[in-house]
Amino acid sequence: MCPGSYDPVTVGHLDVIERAAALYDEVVVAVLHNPAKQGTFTVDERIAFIENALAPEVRERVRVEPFAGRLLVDVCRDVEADVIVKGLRGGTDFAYELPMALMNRHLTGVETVFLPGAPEFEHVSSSLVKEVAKFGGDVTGLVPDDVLRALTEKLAEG
Ligand code: COD
Repeated sequence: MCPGSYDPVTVGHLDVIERAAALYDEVVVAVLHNPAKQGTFTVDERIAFIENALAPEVRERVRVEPFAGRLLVDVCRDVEADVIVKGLRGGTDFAYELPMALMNRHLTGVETVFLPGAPEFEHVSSSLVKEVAKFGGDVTGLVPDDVLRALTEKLAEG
């Protein structure tokens, strides 16, 4: 299970999903819709961006699904996922992720496996990509090409 907001997916996310697919036979990418937060992209758009970005040999073992208003552990139970895989960019991610990992294990026993983020993507997050793009910075190479185009269109709309 690779959960996240993916608003939008970045090369950092894709690296973690591809590495999870190299470790496990089947990967579920769960895309969180947070009704309290106005996302930049709809959940359907985010799912399509992820599906389009995966190489065919990875794609055939990865399911991308929405989830909302539920605990991640319940989604894991439904799809029979034994392991949650998270990427770590550094100490700040670890401080945020550790309590969630412990809580999830407390709730159902599901384990979390942390993969060290690739150093070349350490600075890449959905929020920073959006901020840089908003003020005219070049985020080429940090997101898939269709995300880049969609970001430019969204920003043109205001
Ligand atoms: N390199 C490596 N990893 C990265 C990078 C990068 N450049 N960028 C992002 N990641 C990793 C993040 O560390 C994270 O593990 C994952 O990718 C997803 O990131 P985001 O930002 O898209 O998603 P988040 O952090 O907003 O997602 C949070 C969850 C949806 C996982 C969390 O809120 C959740 O589980 N919610 C469900 C409700 C629930 O069960 N709550 C109780 C939890 S104890």
